[in-house]
Order: sequence, then C-alpha cells, then structure tokens
Amino acid sequence: MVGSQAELGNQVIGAMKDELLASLEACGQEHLLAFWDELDQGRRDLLATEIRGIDFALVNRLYQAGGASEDVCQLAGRAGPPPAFRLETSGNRFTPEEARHRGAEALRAGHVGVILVAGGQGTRLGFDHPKGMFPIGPVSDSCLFRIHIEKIVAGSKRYGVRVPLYLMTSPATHVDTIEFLGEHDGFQLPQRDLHVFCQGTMPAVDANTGKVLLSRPDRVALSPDGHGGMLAALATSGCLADIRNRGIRHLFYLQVDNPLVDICSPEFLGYHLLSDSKLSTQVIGKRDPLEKVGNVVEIDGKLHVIEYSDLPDEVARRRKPDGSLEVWAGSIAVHVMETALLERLAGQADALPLHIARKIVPYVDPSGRTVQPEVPNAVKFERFIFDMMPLAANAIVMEVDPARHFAPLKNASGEKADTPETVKAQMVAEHTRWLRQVGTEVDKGVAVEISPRFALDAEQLAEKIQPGTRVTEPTYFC
Ligand code: UD2
Repeated sequence: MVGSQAELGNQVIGAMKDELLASLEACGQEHLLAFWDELDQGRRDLLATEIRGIDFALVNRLYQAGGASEDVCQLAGRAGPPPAFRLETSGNRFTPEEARHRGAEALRAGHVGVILVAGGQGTRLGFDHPKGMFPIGPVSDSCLFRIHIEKIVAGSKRYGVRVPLYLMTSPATHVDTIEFLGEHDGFQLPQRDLHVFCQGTMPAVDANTGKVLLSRPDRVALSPDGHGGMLAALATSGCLADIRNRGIRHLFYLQVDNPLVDICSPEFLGYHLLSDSKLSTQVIGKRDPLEKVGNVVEIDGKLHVIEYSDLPDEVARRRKPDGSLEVWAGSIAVHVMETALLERLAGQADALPLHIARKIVPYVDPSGRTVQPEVPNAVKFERFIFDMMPLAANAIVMEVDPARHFAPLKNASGEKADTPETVKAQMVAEHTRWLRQVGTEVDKGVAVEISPRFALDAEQLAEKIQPGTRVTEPTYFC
C-alpha cells in the first residue's frame, strides 16, 4: 500500500515536471527547470506556481521587439506644449478661485478617493524597507506614509466626508507595509477607508539571450510590473468595485516619494472638473532642459509623457523666440483620474504598453552559482500609468511651483539631488513660508515642521496661531 502511494506520488510529480517542461520548451525557457530534480516538493510547488503565472509568449514577443525608443524619437519630433493652467494665471480659462470652489464641492460630495503607489523597491535610496517607512519629517522624523495619511485624515475632517485610500504595494513591499501600518493603527485612517492592494510582477530576462532569469534555483527573477500595473491590480483586488460602490468619481493619484504633495488639492481637482478632463497632471516648469522628469507634451491633439531618458537632447533644448523651453512641462506624477476611465482601461489587458529597461539583476547561473553583475545584464518590463494620458479625453496639466510642491526622495545622502537632506530642507522652507505668511517670526536656520493634523495650509494655520508668535528653536506643530 505504502509503496503504491509513493509510486503514485512520483508519478504526479513526474507529470507536473512533464507538463511544465512541455510548455517551457515551446517557448525556449526550459532552463527554468534546471534544478528541479534537486528541489524538495514545497520548493517545486513554489517554482511551478511562478512559472504558470508567466505569459512566456508575451515575454518573448516583448524581448524580440526590443522596446519602443524609435517610435518615441519620432513622436518627440512632433511634440508641442500641452494645454495648461499656468502659475501666471492671466491666460488661464478658469481662475484659481473658481477652481477651488468646484474642487471643494466635489470633495464635500464624497466624490474623491486617493491612490498612493508605493510598490517600487527604492533601490537608489538604499533603504531596506518600503520607501513609505523612511523617516523624513525634519523635526518629527515622521515617515512618508504618516505624512500622506495624515493629510487624508485631515482632509476628511475638513470636508466632512470619508476619503478612502487605495495604497498599492508590490510583493517586495506588501508584508512590511501591512505590518507597519498595523503597528501604527493606520495613522488614524479608519480601517474601512484603508485598502492595501498588491501589484503584479513580470520576469526579468537575460539581455543577450532573452532567457528568463532565476533569482534562486527555485525562484524566477520577478519584479513589480511598473506603476501601470495598478490598473489590473485595482480590478483583481476588488478595490475598483469598492471605488464604484462608494460613488467615488475621481481618484487623486500620487507617488510615495514626495511629502509636499497637496493631496486632494481643491484647485487641481477644480481645473480637472471644470475642463471635463478625464486625466489631469501636475507639472513643473523644467529648470533645466535635461531635468530628470517625464515631459508632458501634446502630439496630434493627445497628451503624452515622454520620459527624460527617451527625449532626444536636441528636442529637449529647443527654445521659443522668447527663450523659454518648448518642452517645458515636467510631470511630477501627481494626477487626478476619472473612475470611469480607470474602469474602461482596467477591462483591457493591453491598454497600457510594456516598456523595457536594462537593469542590473542578480541571477543563478547554470552551475547554481549566484552572480551579482556590475553592469546592466537584464531586461525588465514595466507599464507606466502616464500612458493613460493619450487615452483620456480633454486631458489637461496644471503647473505648480517646484519649490513648494516637488520634493521627491529618490537618492541616498551624499548624492547631488533628491536626498533626505534636500527633501527635509524643502519641507522646512515651505512650513517656514506658511508661518511667516500668518505673521509668525521664525529665526533664521531654525527647523520647523507642521503636522497635517495641525494645519493643511497657511489658511488653516492662521486659525491656530496668534500673529506675533516667535519660533526660536526646532518646533513640530502638531
Ligand atoms: C517617476 C516618473 C518621472 C517623474 C518622476 C517624478 C516613471 C517611469 N517616471 O520617475 O516621469 O515624473 O517620477 O518624481 O514613473 N512604483 C510602483 N510600482 C512599480 C514601480 C514604481 O508602485 O512597479 C511607484 C514607486 O513606489 C514610486 C513611483 O511609482 O512611488 C515612481 O517610481 P520611481 O521612483 O521608480 O520613478 P522615477 O523616479 O524613475
């Protein structure tokens, strides 16, 4: 009896290997089973699950196509400036007051939710946890998650509504994020309004051969499928259904790395609504033609983002007769998007293209040794959320002041820009500006920080602080 059970077991395992091998051979990826016979059953199951989740035909097709950079160059040649609400407001279709009024109306009606994307691995920052856990408050040491979530909680209070947060993680950040938020009681955002959902993955392939890499003998080298993976993940996680059921019509979208985003800005929401835009984007006037931000341009009547790395230098440097840049609008990756657009695109598997990028990816070689390459050896595939733009009717951009609204945390201390030090300095400068605006004196060189729970802007601050107050030592207003 025992013998026949064992035999049966071996047959099942053999059949599993045969089935996997057949499908892998059909697309030239059978090397993924190189270590199969050495694995125990648990690890075989893991590997089999990963392999079954991969669309190898798609991976091969993408690798052979080799990316879309030629198309982008061609497109860039026809790029013009996007329709924009500029900081110099005289040419704008609507005034900031009209916009703020309309945006506040939508907020009070409970039509607005927030999407925060936090699935990136933060490799450049060299921080071994989800980036949202990075302590960035210049006085409080509050982490990015806390700052963002407190803004949502304070906004809910201000407009007397529930504002749900849909927070996207990836397999690399999911468990840590859930545990961290649990330990901090979701930073006071009610549990029913906090939805953490995990994005999908794509395999990395060897740049020379197109073979999918193994990160361990029993694991495929998988990485997050880009923030554009949000569309599919919103649908499969049930978040999209929740958004629909709550009657949320517009989603305010931001990246985890920028603590200066004015989350649910009524002015931004207002321009979006008054323009009947299906997808709106905040931009900065680029300070350098080659600044490392996506370029928002209009091509044949549609808005597109062309990544800095894809924009030919000569196009980036083009100037108008008045000396200003033709391609002036740098995306800071803050959007408002219509629920209806998200729903339409989430229903189409290939609504957003997959981009390819060369990256360093450690892998297991045929002898079972782990190799740590020093130069890019692999190709990764990612979808970008900003590729929704050409698919959105009436898309607009709104210009914001980079000093006040764009402080992305990208790099480790010691790098030139976008480091913890530069982000903290910008936060202090912005909060000092609010304090001075309401008649508070802040001594030179003194660090100040204002918790979103205390005030979301200078207007709210004025209700809390007596004019004539003087700040002489590092202070956290909370
Ligand atoms: C992004 C934009 C760039 C510019 C800049 C502003 C892209 C490709 N480029 O540059 O145009 O607007 O931001 O700061 O987006 N993320 C996920 N899942 C993923 C990958 C990323 O959730 O699979 C999140 C990540 O956690 C972060 C955000 O997306 O919040 C941006 O990712 P990044 O830091 O890699 O983007 P970056 O700096 O290349």
